[in-house]
Amino acid sequence: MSDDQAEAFDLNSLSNEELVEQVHDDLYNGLRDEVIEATNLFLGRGWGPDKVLNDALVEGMRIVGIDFRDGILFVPEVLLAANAMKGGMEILRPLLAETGAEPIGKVVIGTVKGDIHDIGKNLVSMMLEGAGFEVINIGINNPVEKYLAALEEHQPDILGMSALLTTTMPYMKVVIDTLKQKGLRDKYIVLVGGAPLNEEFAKAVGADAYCRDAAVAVETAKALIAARRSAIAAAAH
Ligand code: B1M
Repeated sequence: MSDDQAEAFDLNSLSNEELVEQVHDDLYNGLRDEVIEATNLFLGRGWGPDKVLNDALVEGMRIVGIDFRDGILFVPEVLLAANAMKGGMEILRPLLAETGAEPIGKVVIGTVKGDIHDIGKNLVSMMLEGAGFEVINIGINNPVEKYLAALEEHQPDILGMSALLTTTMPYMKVVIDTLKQKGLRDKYIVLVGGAPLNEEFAKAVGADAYCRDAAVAVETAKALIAARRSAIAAAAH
């Protein structure tokens, strides 16, 4: 396709199925403006924000991840893809967070020290907000001191940690062990997530639960908060 043809290309002329394929391609090629445009088009066609997120954006990023793993894409290209993904996520964020209800709990969440992956953590934050949680997202590359400071400042119900690298996931144990040493571990529900983790790992580091994805994170957060509150209520009687 020539540059002129590319400029004249009208995303709105595509069917939903074709547009999904196109978003996957545009994410792959790091085309942020096109991903934003397509996200808006889907919403205009009546798609819910969660469907746009899962079918178009998350699936597109999964494809990027496969080619990154296989050495077909490299860091600069994946950074562009991540930037394009974030463009779409920024549009969906307020829609996913639109509940208007009182917060059902407070969460401090961050990616651990040495790790700069933030797309999954941001997605979890968005979905938690959408489910009615107040979320304090402390970003990436967090040493234990930053987690402690955020817990002290915000007094959340839940601490969430994310790690995407096998080299950084052991740092979760450093944070949890520090909480134990300071007598703070039982004050918080600790949830962990990230592609290389599993339930066994979560148990081994002393977390309360492993969350495979954002939807599981929301369900787990709700269930563990409810369990904790009813245990506290039962103890008070
Ligand atoms: Co990175 N990277 N990366 N990378 N990167 C991975 C993770 C990798 C699996 C790619 C691969 O080889 N296939 C691989 C890790 C291998 C390993 O350790 N086993 C890898 C590597 C090796 C690296 C570098 C070392 C590459 C290099 O420099 N040579 C480097 C490390 C940098 C560092 O952190 N120190 C690096 C860099 C980068 C970029 C900067 C280029 C970019 C990050 C950009 C950004 O985040 N702003 C990047 C990306 C984008 C990826 C892949 C392609 C995609 C990650 C992603 O965003 N997924 C990734 C491959 C992959 O995972 N398939 C890869 C989409 C996201 C929606 O899913 O993050 O899994 P995910 O989040 C899910 C769940 O895991 C869960 O819910 C989320 C939503 O459903 N979840 C939680 C996540 N966190 C949670 C926290 C919770 C609960 C649930 O708390 C309660």
